[in-house]
Amino acid sequence: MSGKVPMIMGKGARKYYRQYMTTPPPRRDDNDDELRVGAPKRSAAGAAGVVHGLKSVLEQSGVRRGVKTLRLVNQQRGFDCPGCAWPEPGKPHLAEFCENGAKAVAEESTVRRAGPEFFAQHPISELAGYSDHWLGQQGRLTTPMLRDTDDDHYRPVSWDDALGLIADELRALDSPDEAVFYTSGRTSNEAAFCYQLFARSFGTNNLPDCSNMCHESSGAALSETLGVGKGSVSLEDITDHADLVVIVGQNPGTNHPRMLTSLEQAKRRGARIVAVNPLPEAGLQTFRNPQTVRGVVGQGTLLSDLFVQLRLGGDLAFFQAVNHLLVAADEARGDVLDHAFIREHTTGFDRSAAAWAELNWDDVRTATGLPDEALQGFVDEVLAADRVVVCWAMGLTQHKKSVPTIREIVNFLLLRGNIGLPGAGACPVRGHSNVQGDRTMGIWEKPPAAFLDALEAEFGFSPPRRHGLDTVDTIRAMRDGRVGVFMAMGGNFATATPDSEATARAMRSVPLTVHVSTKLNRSHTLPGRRSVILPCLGRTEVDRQDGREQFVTVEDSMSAVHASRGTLPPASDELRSEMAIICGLARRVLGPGDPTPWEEFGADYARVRERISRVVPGFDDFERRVAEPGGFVLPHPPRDSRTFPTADGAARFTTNELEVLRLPPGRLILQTIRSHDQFNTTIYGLDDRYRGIRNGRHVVFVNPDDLRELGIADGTTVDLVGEWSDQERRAPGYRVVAYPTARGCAAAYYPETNVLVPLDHTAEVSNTPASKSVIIRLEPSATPASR
Ligand SMILES: Nc1nc2c(c(=O)[nH]1)N[C@H]1C(S)=C(S)[C@@H](COP(=O)(O)OP(=O)(O)OC[C@H]3O[C@@H](n4cnc5c(=O)[nH]c(N)nc54)[C@H](O)[C@@H]3O)O[C@H]1N2
Ligand SMILES: Nc1nc2c(c(=O)[nH]1)N[C@H]1C(S)=C(S)[C@@H](COP(=O)(O)OP(=O)(O)OC[C@H]3O[C@@H](n4cnc5c(=O)[nH]c(N)nc54)[C@H](O)[C@@H]3O)O[C@H]1N2
Ligand SMILES: [Mo]
Repeated sequence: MSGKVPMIMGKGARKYYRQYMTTPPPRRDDNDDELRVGAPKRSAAGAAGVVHGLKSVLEQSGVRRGVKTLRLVNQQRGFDCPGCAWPEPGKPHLAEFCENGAKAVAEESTVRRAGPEFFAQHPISELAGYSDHWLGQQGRLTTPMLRDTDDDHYRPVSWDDALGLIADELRALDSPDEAVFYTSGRTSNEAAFCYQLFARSFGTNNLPDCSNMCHESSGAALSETLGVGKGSVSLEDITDHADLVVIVGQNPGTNHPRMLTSLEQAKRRGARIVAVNPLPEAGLQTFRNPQTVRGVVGQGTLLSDLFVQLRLGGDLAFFQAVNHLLVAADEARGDVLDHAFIREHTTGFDRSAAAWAELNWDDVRTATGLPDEALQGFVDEVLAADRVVVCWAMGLTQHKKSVPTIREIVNFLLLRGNIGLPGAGACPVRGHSNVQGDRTMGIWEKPPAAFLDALEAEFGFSPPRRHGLDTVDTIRAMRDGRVGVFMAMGGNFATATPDSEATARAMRSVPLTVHVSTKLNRSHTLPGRRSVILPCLGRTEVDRQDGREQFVTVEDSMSAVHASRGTLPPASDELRSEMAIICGLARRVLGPGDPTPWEEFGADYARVRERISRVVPGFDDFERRVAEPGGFVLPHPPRDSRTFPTADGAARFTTNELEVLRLPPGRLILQTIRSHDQFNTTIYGLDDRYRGIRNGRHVVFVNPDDLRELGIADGTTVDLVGEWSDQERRAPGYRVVAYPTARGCAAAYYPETNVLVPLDHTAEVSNTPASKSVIIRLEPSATPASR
């Protein structure tokens, strides 16, 4: 073997890892170790990072299998990392994975199995009592399982019977709109295309997806203002061209660790980096690159030149103030704004400038919590830079005012012509590895008419035109008895969604729930009256149909499409690919008369790609272009030619009303975030190393000055009580951790705290749950601290 993996796994390390080989899953769902709180870290992703990741792969999959698996992550003949959607560089490093990618791979390539014996041993009522961590640790699902009405067990069922039962139930519905087809963002382009085609051939646009909870706000704001709901930058814009990279509401050290490598490259050629965040995240401070000797033994690279610590939800006010100051500076110096760009490519500048002139500075100070010098410091960075990229993630998209906030960031970019130039643009950093591709393939409850027209022309049926249910509206429909069949292509719907208790009740009332899954999760323990689990291949596994190996394709956060080939033997002989499941089910439901050649699609994925190339713009000559090393990049008119396919054909300045969240006394705004040891609802372990937390997840981070004012000591156990117009919601047994977050703000982990997020608390326009701004109070706890 060559490359960095064996170097990191020297002789001593190998011996150390052997002891973690093929350990059995935990039997009990507890541990006797105390929760420990230490100092937060100031650097991310050093050697320790990869070592931690390797430990988790090797522990679950055995050394040999683990090394083989990791070598193929993000390589041209390998599989796309099922971790995040950060793009791969043109020439991937030999170890193009990160600690958290390694954990994601380990989760999938584990040698542990949750087969029929497991389900025979554990009744559903018992499984419901286990933590998300324990459920995920049981290993891969192996066999289709059915929970029949009133049974407390899942029991094995044949594929034939399982698909037959689902088809019967779907065909018996009064209306196709009583079925809902959810997707999580790991589904390949091919499977996503077939899934939406199936749902629409069946007659519904009820295609909610994880995007509804994720970057929906970005898509909404960007399509309205730039005409394309995707990011406008490439990897090279960041690594090679940008003068300034602004990272707002994102924690790349944990959630997109490979982004740190790109930021380091930018930094080394002189770019500046500014972080805007209520939390001083380790990955935004210093980066220790595990792929270089300097990163392994040296001090690492200091990443951020400026850290703007603003209050939760303060970004709208922040960017309005910045835009005001830029216009004012231009009035003084004349060379700040790109007047030619504004004239030729945009509309609405005068109205926006007038609105910024009226800005209420007291509101800005309250909303941001920032002194005026901090604003000026940021503006100085901007004035010193020609080319600016703004990156963001969930810290911007999960607030009531998310869409106006992102529109205001577009205003910021437009002012200086920072769109459609090398080194400049908007960069919403996506989460799931193919969440962007799924949307491109038509997984969307509000499909554009042009997409439906193209489907109609290609497949010769009339797709439904009525918009379908998104995630939040699906929960409402379940609650109100309007959903007869809920099917999920991956994901963990019941746990990822807000208002956990109400959602669990809603889910259990559905006549049939169907989960296509790789691993056990909480949604399986909240079955509908009947419930089916269909175990599928993961991305790391060989997918053979009709005797031939298949590959699938994915699209990353920067619109690059490339192939992904699994290499490991499937976890069980009974697994089917997502494609095989969808195509098999579609034929049964739609009958022999349906004109789509479902059998051919399921047997040879190239046949689907051929159709995609005729339906989805940008996919011409798909099969040939995706075979080229690195694949191809989809067109993006604003990025490619400064053409803006908006309603009026120009990029649009917007005016956005500022609404300041005024907290009643004694209250905090809570954001729900990811620890370093989880992928969404999959909990890898109980540590959050960079924030100094060991062995527990029930912690709430609060500024020490707020704790003093509230009269609550660090280390006390409290209940988090959410306040909302309909009722109070309670998350009991949290340990208070004094932490340097912005004043008035608190943070705790998702998904445990989803119980506090009211279903009706969503972002304007995008309807994304506002899970980063929940008003809470802390009450002394009657229960002991949970772990
Ligand atoms: N290892 C790992 N990788 C992942 C995931 C995972 O769970 N684990 N999840 C994947 C998915 S689906 C996604 S969407 C991404 C999520 O990636 P992130 O968005 O980085 O995830 P969060 O943990 O939600 O972190 C939100 C960040 O925004 C900050 N923030 C919160 N509110 C505000 C605000 O009002 N203003 C500003 N300026 N900052 C704010 C928080 O302090 C935090 O740093 O990661 C993807 N990658
Ligand atoms: N409070 C709060 N809530 C949030 C968020 C937050 O920040 N705060 N973040 C939101 C965001 S950004 C997102 S994206 C959603 C995530 O919502 P989801 O995407 O629904 O949740 P995941 O936890 O990613 O789904 C994990 C499950 O997917 C299945 N799985 C894994 N790989 C595969 C595969 O290859 N195929 C199939 N069929 N199944 C597979 C496994 O069974 C695993 O248990 O949660 C949202 N919810
Ligand atoms: Mo996400």
